[in-house]
Amino acid sequence: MSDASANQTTKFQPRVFSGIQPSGGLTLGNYLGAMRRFVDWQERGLNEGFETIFCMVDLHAITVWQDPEALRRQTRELAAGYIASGLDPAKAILFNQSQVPEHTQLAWIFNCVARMGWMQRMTQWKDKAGKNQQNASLGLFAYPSLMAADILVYHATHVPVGEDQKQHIELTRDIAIKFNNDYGVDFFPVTEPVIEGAATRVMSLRDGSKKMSKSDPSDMARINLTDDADAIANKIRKARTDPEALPSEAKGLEDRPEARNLVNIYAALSGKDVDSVLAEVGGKQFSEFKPMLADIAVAHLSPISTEMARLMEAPDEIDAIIGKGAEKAREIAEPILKKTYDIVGMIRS
Ligand code: AQP
Repeated sequence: MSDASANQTTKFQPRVFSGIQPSGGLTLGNYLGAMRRFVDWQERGLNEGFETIFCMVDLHAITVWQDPEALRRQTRELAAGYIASGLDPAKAILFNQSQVPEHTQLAWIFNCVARMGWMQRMTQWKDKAGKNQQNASLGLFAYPSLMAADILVYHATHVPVGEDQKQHIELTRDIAIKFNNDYGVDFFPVTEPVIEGAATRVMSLRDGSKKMSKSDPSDMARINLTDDADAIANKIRKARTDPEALPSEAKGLEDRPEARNLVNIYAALSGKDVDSVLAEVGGKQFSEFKPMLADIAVAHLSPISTEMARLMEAPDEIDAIIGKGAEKAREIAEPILKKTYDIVGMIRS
């Protein structure tokens, strides 16, 4: 844990939580911005003696319409993606949000702590509700409150996420602080967002100003973890770029969002920093660089998609793993929720 977080973790045991919505197929953005880093945290937790908890947040997914059969398949696929990327149910807690009811129970309390104005300011709410806010679900509006409950029902101190989730983590901190102030307690930790690495914001392959997203209407905008080698190579070949050659220094990527995105992806997949990548590929045309990127992406993602496909053939195996994970998660969440009820003044007999 960093020095910056040392103060706040003196009272609260370090504990890491994060989640992904099963709202579609997993993308390279989810993998680089979240899943791969979860695996690093899992290993670190094991070495340093703290728990790591990773979740399929299916209750978040239904804030926009999901076909029930597709949701079930996507939830299993997400579990398969976690495991194929290196999460190990023997080392980390892996479970499905709706199987741990303490999340929604705490979310209700947080709905009564959080303010309407806080929710209205959320960029994700504005983006997803669009111009037709009156017609968006109440769940979409209250999404950050449930997310705060996901985190705080475990007293999680650190949340690894991509950059797009920073605002929601800040709101989680506001909710924890207001709850503690309202009730005169020091009960919920003020959680740290952990946004780090070369690919905290992987952009669309079709538009360098938009995040790569599983719900983008264009499949060509993203690399899915289930894409085969040909699909990956084709999407990279067709990725939007500019006509210039690659620069030799990071400064040369300014105002070139598409070029920067492809270089960032290459850096993240090769485990190098952007400067070393540019020292290697500076001066090359995209016609030469794109096949290099495709090769490294295929080499990296193929074993993951193969293992995901194998696991998807055994849905019972997946369900058993996440069922056990939910039991372990409840062992932590239940006493924290009970104590919250006591603080709020609810009778438990
Ligand atoms: N493009 C991205 N670059 C880096 N990190 C990303 N994440 C998502 N997209 C990128 C990170 O993945 C984690 C899980 O995100 P999520 O799927 O729960 O929600 P999201 O951020 O809304 O992702 P999508 O793909 O855009 O989903 P939809 O389309 O359903 O809204 C988070 O840590 C996120 O930062």
